[in-house]
Amino acid sequence: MTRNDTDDLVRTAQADFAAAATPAELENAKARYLGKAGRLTDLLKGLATLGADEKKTRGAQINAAKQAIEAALNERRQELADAELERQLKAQALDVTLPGRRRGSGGLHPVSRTMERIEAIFASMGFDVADGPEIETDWFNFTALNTPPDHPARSMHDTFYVEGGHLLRTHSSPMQVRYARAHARKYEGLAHMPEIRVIAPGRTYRVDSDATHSPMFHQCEGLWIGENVSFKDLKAVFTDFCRRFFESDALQLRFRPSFFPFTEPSAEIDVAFASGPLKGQWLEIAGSGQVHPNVVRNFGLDPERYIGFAFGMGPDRLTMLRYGVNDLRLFFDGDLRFLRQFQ
Ligand code: 2NM
Repeated sequence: MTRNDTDDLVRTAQADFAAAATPAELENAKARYLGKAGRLTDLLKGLATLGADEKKTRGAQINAAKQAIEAALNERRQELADAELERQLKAQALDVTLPGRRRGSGGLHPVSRTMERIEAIFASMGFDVADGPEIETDWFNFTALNTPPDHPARSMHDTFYVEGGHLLRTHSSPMQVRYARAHARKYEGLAHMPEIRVIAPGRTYRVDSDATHSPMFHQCEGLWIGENVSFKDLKAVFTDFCRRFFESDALQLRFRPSFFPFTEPSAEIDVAFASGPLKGQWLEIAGSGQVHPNVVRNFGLDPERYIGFAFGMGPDRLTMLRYGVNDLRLFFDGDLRFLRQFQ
C-alpha cells in the first residue's frame, strides 16, 4: 500500500459523507470506514505483517487518513445538523410584520343598556339602586306583599319552586321589602327617618313562554315611602322618567285604575308616543299604586304614619319599544347577529 491508497480512501470517504442526506445515512457511511469491519480498520490490521520501520511510516500514514476521515465526518455531521435547524426555524417562522389577530370588542346587551338608563334616571331623582337574592322565601315574595294564600300567582303553574321550600322570585318587590325593613330597623326609635326611595332592577322568573313572555325576564320596581308621599308624586316621578327614557317631552301618560294585592288604589300606566310607527297608540308599560297598609306594616313601619307609592315595569318590554323589536326571545337566544345591531 502506498500514500496514494490512503489519499484515495480519504477522498472516497469525503464523497460518501457528502452524499449522505440524513444523519442516519451518514452514520452508515461512517461504519464503512471507521467501523469494526470498515476499510480503515482493514488497513490497520495490515500493519501486523510489516517490519518495524515500515510499520512506523505506514502507521503514521493511516493515522493521518483516519484523522482526515474523522474531520470530514464531523464536518458533515455539523452541516446536516445546521440544515435541520434551518429547516425547523423556517417551519416555525413568525412574521412579526403581519397584523395581529384582534379579539373582537364586546358590548352591552340591549337590556343592560335599558337597565343602565333606568338606573341613571332614577338615581338623578334621588333613588337608591338595590339588588338581592333571586331565590326567595314565600314570605318575602308573597306573604309580605299582601298576596293571599290561595292567590293563583302562588300556584306551580305560575311560580318556579326550588328545593327547600324556596322559589324563584316572580317579581323584584321582595327586594324592596328587604330594603325597606333594613331601612326601618336602622332608624328604629329615632325621631326622624329619611324617606325610602329605591329601585330594584333584576332578573325575575315565571312559568310562561311565548313571543312576549320568557321564563326569565327582567323587572324594575320602584318604591318611595315617607310621611307625605302621594299619588301626585307618583305621577310626577313616573311621567318625568318616561319622557326622559323615551327622549320625548311630548310623550303622553295615562293612569288607568287596576288591581294589585300590594297596592290600594292601583293603576296601570300607559304611554302614547307623539311620533313614530306607534304614534297615538296607548301601550301599557307599568303597574303602580299606593302601597297597601299591610305591606307598609310588613316593612316594619306604622301605616298610620308612613305612606307612599310603588311601581313595577319590564325593562325587556321597554327595550322592545325603544328599538322596535317584536320578539322578546331574541334577547335571550344569544345570537350575535341580532345582538351586534345594538353596538
Ligand atoms: C307593580 C305594580 C304595583 C310594587 C309594590 C311594591 C311594594 F314592595 F312596595 F309592595 N313593589 N312593587 C308594585 C306595585 C309593582 O308591578 C306591576
